[in-house]
Amino acid sequence: MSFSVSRRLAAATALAVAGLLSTTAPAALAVPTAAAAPTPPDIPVANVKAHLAQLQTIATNNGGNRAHGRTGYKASIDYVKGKLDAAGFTTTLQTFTSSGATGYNLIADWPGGDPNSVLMTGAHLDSVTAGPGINDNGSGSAGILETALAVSRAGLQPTKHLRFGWWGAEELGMVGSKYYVNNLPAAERAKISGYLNFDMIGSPNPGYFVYDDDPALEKVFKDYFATVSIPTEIETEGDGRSDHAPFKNVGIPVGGLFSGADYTKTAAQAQKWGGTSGQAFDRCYHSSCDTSANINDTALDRNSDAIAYAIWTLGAGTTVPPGPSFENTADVAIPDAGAAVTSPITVSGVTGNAPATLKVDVNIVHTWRGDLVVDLVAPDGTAYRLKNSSSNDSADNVVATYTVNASSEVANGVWKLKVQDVAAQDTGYINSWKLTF
Ligand code: DTR
Ligand code: CA
Ligand code: ZN
Ligand code: ZN
Repeated sequence: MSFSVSRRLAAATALAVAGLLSTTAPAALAVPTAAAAPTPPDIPVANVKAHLAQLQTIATNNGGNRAHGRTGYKASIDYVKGKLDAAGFTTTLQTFTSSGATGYNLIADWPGGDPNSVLMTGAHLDSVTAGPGINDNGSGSAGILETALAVSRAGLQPTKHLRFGWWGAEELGMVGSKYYVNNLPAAERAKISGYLNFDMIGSPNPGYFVYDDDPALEKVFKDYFATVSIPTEIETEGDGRSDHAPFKNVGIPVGGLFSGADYTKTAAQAQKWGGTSGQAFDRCYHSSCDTSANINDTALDRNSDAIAYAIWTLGAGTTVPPGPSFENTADVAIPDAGAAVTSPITVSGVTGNAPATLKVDVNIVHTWRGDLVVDLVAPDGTAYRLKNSSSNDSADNVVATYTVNASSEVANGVWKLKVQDVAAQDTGYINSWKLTF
């Protein structure tokens, strides 16, 4: 067995034990200066609960669950699709096969907006086989459904194109969302400015957690909760465990909200959020008792309103056209466990300093990206760390977009991408990299 295979085995074991999944480098979405954005609506929580009641009835009438491959899932998809078709959305059913059964993703596009700048919102609609999955994840599915219906009621005409997705077979390993992303041409992926994920937003002993994957998207949700004086915490339990992961893995900025699963609420959290300390956020997680009684209405309401706030804010902002870009596509070999190598880009004709949101697109071919340390080096020699090494990120390649605050650097001059392989075994090369001002 070659070392790299045993190395992979060790890493896989480590990941399995730690329950961690590697994630790619962060990519921040620069929230553009918004035009006069229309006021986000209040989402009537009664409407959201009415959708949950329908999903409960569907589960009750279909063997007690809404799981992939079961009749309850297809009935759930048909319910959501019917509401969206009636509200003027362009809907598409995407089918796939998993574990020998047909799976369904429902994609709904709101006509209009810039087709080259898509804001996508998603939630998995499937439950586990053990129960109806009303909090996991009827809550996220119903929250985005009612927000989509509010878009229709408002006749919203956002700057961006709005797309919604209800994913199948998430409980089997994000199968539906992976299928969607993997089958989306690169040119279509590039149009998605951000993906917002909502998986469990009505937990009975709720917390208020915000995904911290993308600073700009995180800020939008934190701004909302500040308006209702609700303190939030960074969501860390679900890194890589829900449908935002496939989008993040191809460099699309992701964000979202979470109200808690089987982790236990601490006394400090109960102090600020109410509820019961020493008890799980959702004692019925993946259980038969995840019914319509397993919902905290206040959390469902606040999170649904936050979804609307984010879509109205991010969707209505003007699209800031990108500045000039400079690229180097020369391959540069990276010595295994060796000295750092650099790839230069000479920037000219750009007045003043670089922006606070300097975009760095990196494409490195490598068979174990955890070996790599990647820096951007400004013309004056200042280094900006883009990626640290990681012993448990055994995936291939670094294909990521980084946003660097380079506002203290003069734009013109020779910029360098500096890459070092710091661990033995596995090799690769810099394939290309690009700076966009
Ligand atoms: N909803 C769970 C996955 C999950 C567990 N913790 C988090 C945190 C944030 C998002 C998702 C999750 C499931 O579908 O199994
Ligand atoms: Ca509300
Ligand atoms: Zn689940
Ligand atoms: Zn879930």
